[in-house]
Amino acid sequence: MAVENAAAWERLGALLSELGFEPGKGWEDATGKGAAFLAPLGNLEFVTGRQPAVPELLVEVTSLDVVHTAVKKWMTAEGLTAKLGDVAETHWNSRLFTAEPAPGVQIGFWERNDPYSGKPAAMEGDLIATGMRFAIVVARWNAVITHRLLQGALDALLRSGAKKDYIEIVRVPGAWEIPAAARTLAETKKFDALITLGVLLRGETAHYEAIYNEVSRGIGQSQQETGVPHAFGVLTCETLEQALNRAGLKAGNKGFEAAAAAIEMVSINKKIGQKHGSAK
Ligand code: DLZ
Repeated sequence: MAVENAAAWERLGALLSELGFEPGKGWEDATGKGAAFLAPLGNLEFVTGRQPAVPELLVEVTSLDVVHTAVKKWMTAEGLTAKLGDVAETHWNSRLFTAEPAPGVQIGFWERNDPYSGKPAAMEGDLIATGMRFAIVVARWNAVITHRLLQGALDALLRSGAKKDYIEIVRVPGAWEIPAAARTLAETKKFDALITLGVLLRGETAHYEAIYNEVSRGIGQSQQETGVPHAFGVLTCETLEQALNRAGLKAGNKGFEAAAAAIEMVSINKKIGQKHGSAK
C-alpha cells in the first residue's frame, strides 16, 4: 500500500504497533522506503470494485470488538474519533469497521461471523483475557523465586487485557499446600482458571519425588474434578540458579507461561462450548 506523506506514514505505523503487529524487515533506498509488519497468522487481501464502503486495505482479525476498542482508544488520543466507523454487518457474513488513521489512508478491520469458515480444522484458544477471572495460588517457600513467577504471571494477565480486580492472589506456605488451596478456590466456581506457582528444589527438599508427585497429582486432580483449568507453574529444579533462570533470568518466566496457558484454556473451553455445547 502506498502512503502519501510522512505524517500518514508515522500514524499508520503507530496504529499498527499499538495493535500488536511485530515490526518486520523494512527497506529504504533512494526512491522511498517500506515498513513491514508481521502477523502470526495473516490474511492479506486486495479489494477492488467495492469502494468506498470497503477500503482497499483489509485486515482480518479475531475479536473484532476488542480491536475496535483498541483502535478507538488510539484514535481518541490522536483526536481522530470522527474518522472511526462503527462495527457493521457486511454482505459476506462478516462484520467490519473502517478507520482513517491518516488522511487518505483507510483500513478496514473485519471478522468472519463463523470463525471456522476458511480456516484449518484445528481450534485454538486466543490470548485475550478481557473479562476473565483468575486465581493465582503462590507458595511463599523460595519466595525470592515465586515472587518473580508471580510478577511474570501478572504481567501476562494484565498485558492480555485482564482486569486487576478480576485477579485473586492467594499465598500458601509451600508447594505442598498448593493443591488444597487450588481446590477450595476452584470449587467456588468464581474463577475461569487457576494459576499455581511454586518452586521445589531437589537439593533442599527431603522426599523431593514424593512431594513433587503429590503436588502435581493434587493440582491435576483438582483440575479434572472441578472442570476449572489449572495452569501448572510449579518449578522442579536441581539448584537455585536453575530456578532463577526459569523465573525470568535466562530461560523465560514460567509464571508468565503458566498464565498464558490459563488464558488459552479459558478461551478454548469457550470455543468448544460454542461449537459443541457445554457438557455442564
Ligand atoms: C518443607 C519444605 C521443603 C523441605 N522444601 C520445599 C521446597 O523446596 N519448596 C516448597 O514450596 N516447599 C518446601 N517445603 C515446605 C512444604 O511445601 C510445606 O509447606 C511444609 O512441609 C508445611 O506443610
